[in-house]
Amino acid sequence: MSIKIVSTSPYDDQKMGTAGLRKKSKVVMQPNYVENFVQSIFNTIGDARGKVYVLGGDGRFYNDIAIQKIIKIAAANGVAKLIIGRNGFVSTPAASHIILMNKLDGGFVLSASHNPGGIDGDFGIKYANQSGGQAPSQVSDKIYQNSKTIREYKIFDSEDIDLSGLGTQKLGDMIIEIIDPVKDYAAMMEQIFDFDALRKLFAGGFTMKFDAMNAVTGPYAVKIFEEMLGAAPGSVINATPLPDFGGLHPDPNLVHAKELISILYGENAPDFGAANDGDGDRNMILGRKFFVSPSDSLAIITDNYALIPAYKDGIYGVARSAATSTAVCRVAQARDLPCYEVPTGWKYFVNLMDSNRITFCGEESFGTGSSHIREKDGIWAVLFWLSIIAATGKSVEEITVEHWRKYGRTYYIRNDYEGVPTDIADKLMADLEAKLPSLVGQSFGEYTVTAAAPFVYNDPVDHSSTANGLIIKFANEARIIYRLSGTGSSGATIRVYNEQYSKDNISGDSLEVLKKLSALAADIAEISLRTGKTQADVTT
Ligand code: G16
Repeated sequence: MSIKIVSTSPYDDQKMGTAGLRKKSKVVMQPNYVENFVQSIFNTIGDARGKVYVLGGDGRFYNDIAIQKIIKIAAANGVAKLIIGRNGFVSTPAASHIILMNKLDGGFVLSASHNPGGIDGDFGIKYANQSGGQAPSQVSDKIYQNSKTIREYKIFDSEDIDLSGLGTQKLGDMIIEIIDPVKDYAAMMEQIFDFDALRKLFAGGFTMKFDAMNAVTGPYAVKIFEEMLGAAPGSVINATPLPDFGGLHPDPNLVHAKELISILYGENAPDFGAANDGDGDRNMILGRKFFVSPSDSLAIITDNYALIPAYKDGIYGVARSAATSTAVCRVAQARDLPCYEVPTGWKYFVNLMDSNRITFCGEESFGTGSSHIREKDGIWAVLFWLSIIAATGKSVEEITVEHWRKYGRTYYIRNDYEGVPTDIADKLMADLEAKLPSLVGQSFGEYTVTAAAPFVYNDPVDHSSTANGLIIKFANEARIIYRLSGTGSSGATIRVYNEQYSKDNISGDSLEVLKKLSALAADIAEISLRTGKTQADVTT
C-alpha cells in the first residue's frame, strides 16, 4: 500500500450552492470528479494531519463508490481518523451531532438531500467544518477557486475498506472507526425530550405514520418511534434506505410524499403523520386530513418551548430565512425574544447559534431545528410535535388552529418555476432588481408596495454581508420574495414565495387566499412572458 500522486485536469463547475456540491450523478461519475473536489477541500483547509472527520451518506446511488474514494484521499492527505457510519450511512443531523459530541474537525455527508437519486438522479457532497454546520461561503468560495486550478490529488493505493462491521481498522496511519450511526443520535433525542411522556402517549393508543421515503431516516425512525417509544410496528413506512429511494422523490411535501398523504387523508387515518427527506434534515408534519406549513410549524414549536425538558428554562431567540413566513417573529415579539432574518441556507444560522443569539430556527423548505446541532433536524421536529401533543392532549389541527386564533394566520405558498434556462432566469432577476425602486408607492388592486429591495444580510458575528433574493412588501402585510435556487443540478429554478397575514380570517384556503398575490408576483416579474410558463411547476 502506498500513496499515489495522480495528475488531473480541473472541472470548472465545482461551486457549492445553498448546501454543498449538488450535481447529476453522471456528472459526479466523471473521471476524477470526486477526487478533485475532495482534494480541493484538503488543499484549502490546510494541513489535514492530526484531523478527525465524520463520513457517511444517505445511501443513494454512488454513495458506496464515492465513500471509498474519500477514505483513500483522506488517508493520503494525512487525516488521523475517520468516523464512518456502518455501511456508509449517516443522516445529516446525526453527522452534525457526531462532529459536536466528539469535537471533530468536520465531516462529509454524501447526499443530494431531497433531490431524487439513481444514475439519472442527483448526487452531492455536503462539507461541514468544526462548527458542525456546513462551511461558510468564505470557505466554500476558496475551495471552488482551488478546484478550478487543481492539477493533482493524493490517494492511498489500496483495496476498498469493508464498512459493514462495527469497530476500528487502519488504512496506512489513518484510523477508521465504523460506528452505529443511530445510537448516539437516539441518545441525544432522549436527553432533549421526555421519552416517558411519549411512551405513555403511544401506550394510550396514539397512532402515527412516519414516511422515511426509502431514505436514510428509516433505521433512525424505527429505532426511536417503534423500538424506544412503542409506536406500533409498521408505523414507519418506506423504512429501508434504497440507492434510488425506490423511485421516490425523497422530498417531504404534499407533492412528493404521496403514500403518506393518501394515508393521512384517507379513511381511518392515524392521529399523526410525518415524513423526512433523503438525508433526514427536512420534515413535514401532518394531522388527520391536516397539513402544517413549515413556517407555522416553526412558530408553533417556538410558542411551546417550555413543554420540552431541554428548553423549559428559556430560549435565546429565533431565526428564519428571509423567505420563510413572518409567523415565528410574531411569537418572538409576543414573548420578547429576538427574531433574526437570514439568507436561505442553514449555514447562516450557525453563527447565531454559536453566539447564543438563537435557539430555534427554520426555513419554509421543511427545515426546522435548534442549537442541539448545527443542521436542521427532521426527527427532532417530529419528536417536538409529538411532545406538544402528549403534553396538551390536543390534535395537530387543534394545536394549529389555536395558534392562529392567538396570533393570526400567515398564509403562505411557494411557487417554483423549474428548468428555466440559466441566462433567462438571470436576466429576469437582474431586470426585476433594476425595477424594484420604481415599484415603491405603486398600487396593484388591494396591494400597495411599501418597500422593494434586494435582501442583504449583515452577519452580526463575522460581519460578512450576503445578498440573497428580492423582497417586495405591501401595506396590507403581504410579501413576495423572489430568488433562484442554489441546489438544482441543471438549469435554473425560480422560487417565488407569497405571504399574506390575516389577524381574523384564519379559516381560508391558502391557494385561494394567495391567488391574487401569486398572479401579481408572476406579473411583476414577467414570468410567463420570459419563461413561457403560465403556471408554477411545483407549489408547496
Ligand atoms: C433549498 C431550500 C433551502 C435549504 C436548501 C438546502 O435551497 O430552499 O431553504 O436550505 O435547499 O436544504 P437541503 O439540505 O435539505 O437540500 P434552494 O437554494 O434550492 O432554494
